[in-house]
Amino acid sequence: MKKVFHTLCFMCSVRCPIEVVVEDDTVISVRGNPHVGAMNGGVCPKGAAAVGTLNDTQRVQGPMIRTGERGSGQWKMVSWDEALDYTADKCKDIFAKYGSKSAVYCERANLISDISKSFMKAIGSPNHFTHDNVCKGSINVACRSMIGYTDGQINADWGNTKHVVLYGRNIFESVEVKAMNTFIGAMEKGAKLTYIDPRVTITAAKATDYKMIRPGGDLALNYALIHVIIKEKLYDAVYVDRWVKGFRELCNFVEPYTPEWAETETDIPAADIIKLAREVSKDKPSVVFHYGYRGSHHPTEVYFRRSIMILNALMGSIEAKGGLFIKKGLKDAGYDAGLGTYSSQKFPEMADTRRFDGCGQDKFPIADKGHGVGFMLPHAILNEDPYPIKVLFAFRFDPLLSNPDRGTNLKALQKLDLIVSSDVNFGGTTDLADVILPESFFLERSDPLQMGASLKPAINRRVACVKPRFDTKPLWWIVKQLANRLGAGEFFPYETIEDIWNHQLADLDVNIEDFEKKGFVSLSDAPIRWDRTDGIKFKTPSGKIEVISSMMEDADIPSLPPYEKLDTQEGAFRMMCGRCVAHTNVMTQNNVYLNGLVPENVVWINDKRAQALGIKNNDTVEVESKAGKGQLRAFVTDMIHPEAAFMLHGFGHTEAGSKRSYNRGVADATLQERLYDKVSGSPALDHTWITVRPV
Ligand SMILES: Nc1nc2c(c(=O)[nH]1)N[C@H]1C(S)=C(S)[C@@H](COP(=O)(O)OP(=O)(O)OC[C@H]3O[C@@H](n4cnc5c(=O)[nH]c(N)nc54)[C@H](O)[C@@H]3O)O[C@H]1N2
Ligand SMILES: Nc1nc2c(c(=O)[nH]1)N[C@H]1C(S)=C(S)[C@@H](COP(=O)(O)OP(=O)(O)OC[C@H]3O[C@@H](n4cnc5c(=O)[nH]c(N)nc54)[C@H](O)[C@@H]3O)O[C@H]1N2
Ligand code: SF4
Ligand SMILES: [Mo]
Repeated sequence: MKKVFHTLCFMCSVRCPIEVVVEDDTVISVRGNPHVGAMNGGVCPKGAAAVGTLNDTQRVQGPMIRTGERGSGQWKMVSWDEALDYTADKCKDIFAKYGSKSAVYCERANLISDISKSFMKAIGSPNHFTHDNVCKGSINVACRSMIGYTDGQINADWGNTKHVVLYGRNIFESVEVKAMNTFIGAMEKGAKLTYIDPRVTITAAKATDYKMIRPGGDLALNYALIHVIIKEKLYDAVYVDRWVKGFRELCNFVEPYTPEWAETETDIPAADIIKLAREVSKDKPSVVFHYGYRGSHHPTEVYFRRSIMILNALMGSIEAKGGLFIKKGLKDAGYDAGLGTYSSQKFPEMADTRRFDGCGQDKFPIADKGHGVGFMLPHAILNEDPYPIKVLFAFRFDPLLSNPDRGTNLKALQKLDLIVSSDVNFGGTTDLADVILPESFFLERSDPLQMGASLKPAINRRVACVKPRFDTKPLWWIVKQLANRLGAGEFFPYETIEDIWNHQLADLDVNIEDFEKKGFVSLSDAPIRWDRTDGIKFKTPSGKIEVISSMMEDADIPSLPPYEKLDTQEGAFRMMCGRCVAHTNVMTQNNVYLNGLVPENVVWINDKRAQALGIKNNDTVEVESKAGKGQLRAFVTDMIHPEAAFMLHGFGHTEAGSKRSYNRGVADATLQERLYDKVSGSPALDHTWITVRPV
């Protein structure tokens, strides 16, 4: 008999609402949840390839303990009890010597983050971090410093916008299905797209206007745009007067940053910069300068992201229809409670609250404590700064390949006494683990409910569609079993997923049966917008958009430091990384279908420079930086700025268990140096210089 499930995809962390049709425990189809119009019935190629991972015998098939050297691929399959007892016994020994603060838990933020944070609090370690900071830590700091909300708490009103400016936000390849479909609808109604990237991407090809910027030139471009907008009085004066703190300082600051000055930094002609400022301003306030995800990750990134938010402020676009909006949650929809949590329980006092990464403390005073600074993990392990780190729970995050400088990451991981991994595949770090506690794939498991804050908030549910193919468990179960064995079981008062759901819904007039029909419960039929003349609840100390930021100034970090010119390196290329539509970060390269679509990465280089180096298209080349080197094929093209080289993230896997992706391509992390933004701690993944030569 056919069964239809409405659940949340997790082939990437966008978590699109999907419909899964199952017959006799076999998945017949995966498509967009038809109750969510913006999905338009579709999913991206990775969502469609989910069954490839589900049925893959190269997945981790059950709990395992390592028998050979780290990375040798030698394991023994064990029972869950044996794996959990082994982990807990090792932890107890190590904690007796170094304290439980010697444990770090890292994860890709996911639906059990409330439970994983509770776990670390319950065992007495302050060291929990999510992927967020290595993904978009500078954007987070920039947004919090200016509007008091994180980038995760805002979004673009894609459907109503008249002009969007994207800086390397390659939305048609690095997709979020709902946003992309909604924006295509707006473009069909005439919305314009200006796309800025040193590389011609699919998004560039679909844009109204594309600008091939010099890598790292975005901050200079924005200062020049701000200069023109102020000089020509193109801003929304009423909005700026009501909502912007520090406008006068901004006017003085951008005075020297003329379009002519920016031309050499950006390689965009001054006249084009002036034209762009005028064009976008015509459509204000229904415009979006998008704060981005990745792309343009340089050591001054916080200031680049702040400059984007300044442009939105000048356009009056925050809380305007077709601009940016602050996401609305349960309270805004008239509920007087939120989803129940576990992390708000009263946990035992911690012996030492210093974090391994100094996040929210000495090293990165204004980085987001809820996310941590994952970039600091190898530093903390190798230097025992501020104290020895001995245990790593890598539960749905890969610190080997998802931090720059793979060589250093490997050295750090090898120094640990215990690596416990929870994965669905043999990821880079999983392959080095001492114990693997495999999680069931998202189609095989139910997870805690997700609060879907938005213009029209909703609560969303992931529900198991099929039985686990192998001996795997959901992480909320695994974490509880570990807590039980470490004497912290009392903080996890649930047995089943229904217990968790009921706890989350305890204070709300919503029942779990309400999710049956569509997979989500809508909390508002109409978009909730605040009155932009007087009702925007910015969460900064002044209640305004802070160009001069109290958060930064209080930490002795300047709000508007002078611009630092880009450096150059004769004969080298600035290496940029990114994604393609067929793969998610480091996790899908071994998927049978997706591996078939894009089996390896290549290095893009400019045709004229290639010619001078004697490199032809498809030649094998050696790429080298101060951090490492590798060999891969060259893609020679005029579609990339001469100073830039580009490669896809996610390749260069060395886990023998992942046979299709084994040794295909080169990991960008092998080449990237440990460069970072000093304010946010987020890695400067696009800043490394590499050389390229024929072999
Ligand atoms: N298919 C697919 N979709 C995804 C993901 C995935 O793995 N695969 N991952 C999701 C995640 S985690 C994220 S963070 C987002 C990422 O979404 P994006 O940020 O849109 O994605 P990237 O592919 O990393 O693209 C970065 C782009 O920035 C450009 N770039 C590099 N340096 C510069 C510069 O100095 N200036 C400018 N203007 N551009 C520059 C690169 O050429 C590249 O095209 O995508 C999400 N969606
Ligand atoms: N060098 C370099 N580093 C980067 C980036 C880059 O472009 N270059 N991009 C950055 C960005 S934008 C991001 S978002 C991060 C992402 O960093 P990560 O979160 O580390 O990357 P992912 O590929 O999402 O997956 C990590 C691991 O989770 C496993 N996994 C997948 N699904 C599940 C599941 O359901 N349960 C469990 N337990 N495990 C699962 C995967 O198999 C994989 O081993 O990396 C950042 N780091
Ligand atoms: S973007 Fe694709 S892979 Fe990511 S959640 Fe949506 S359908 Fe799944
Ligand atoms: Mo990301």
